[in-house]
Amino acid sequence: MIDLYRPFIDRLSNCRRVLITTHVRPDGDALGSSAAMSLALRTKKIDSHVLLLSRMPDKYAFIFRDNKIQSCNLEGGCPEISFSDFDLLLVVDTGTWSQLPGLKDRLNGFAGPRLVMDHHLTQEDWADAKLVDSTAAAAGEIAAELLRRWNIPFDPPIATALFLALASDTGWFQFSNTRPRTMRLAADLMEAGINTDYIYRLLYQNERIQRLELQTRAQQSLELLKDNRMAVMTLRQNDFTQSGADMTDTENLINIPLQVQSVEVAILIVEPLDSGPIRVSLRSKNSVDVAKFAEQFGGGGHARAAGLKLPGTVDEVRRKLIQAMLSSMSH
Ligand SMILES: [Mn+2]
Repeated sequence: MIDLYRPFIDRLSNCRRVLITTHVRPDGDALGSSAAMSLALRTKKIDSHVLLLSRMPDKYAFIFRDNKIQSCNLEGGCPEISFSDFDLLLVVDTGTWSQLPGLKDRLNGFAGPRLVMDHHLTQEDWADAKLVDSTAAAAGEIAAELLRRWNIPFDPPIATALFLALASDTGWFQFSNTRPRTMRLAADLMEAGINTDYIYRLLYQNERIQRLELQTRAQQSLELLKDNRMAVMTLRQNDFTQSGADMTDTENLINIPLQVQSVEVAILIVEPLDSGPIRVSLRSKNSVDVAKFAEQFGGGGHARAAGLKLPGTVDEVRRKLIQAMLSSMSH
């Protein structure tokens, strides 16, 4: 088998300053993996800066703050960074342009190598080197393997960042992507001296009241179709303005309808406050491959968790998706 890790390590070893970035609306895996890579590079005396494409949810901010990891948000323009100051670009937790809005021109004009470390099925071929393992539960699992092969020990800060990545993408080790390797890695990270109780509180007992208000509204919008096998929730602009919630508060709402026994597929339709395209999240228990479903609309992801964006009104998008999903579920 080809060793994908070695060329990655070789390229990173030759750098002095790395720009790390990840998908828009970063989740715990995106941020934990970015932080872990930044800390790992630090142990090799390699500088790094994390470029975020949108605001990070407050509950994840500790991982950057506690470790003094430098980051900026492209929505704020990032005046403090210049791409030419970096000799390598590392993209974690995505390999597609649609997840990197505003970066395509800058990435294509970037002089140094562009590396992708990802676990999503949906990929595009623009990177100079790729480390993609779609069997990994999280990008953090791939980062952990890279660190092992680069002989970088799991100190508590690195282990905390990797654990955050794993715990987030597996729903605290509950989702079907959790595999024996994930649990063994989690055990290794615990042995490195992390405080899992602290991480649990930050992830699951750390919401703003506005988030609960938005959750109530999402649940009130729930429709069950196709003999209660398909669940659709819809959040409109007024749900955000009236609750005071923002886009970061939609994270994980998509999993709520899966609590219902009969539900096989869940769709969350979100009308963003910026009047951009409608954002859609998809989850499946087993019968439908939602990555394939999303790809017909230009989206992508994993077989059981995917997303897409569509222009039009909420109601148009809703009708179109329900129709398409009904035909996906009929065979
Ligand atoms: Mn991920």
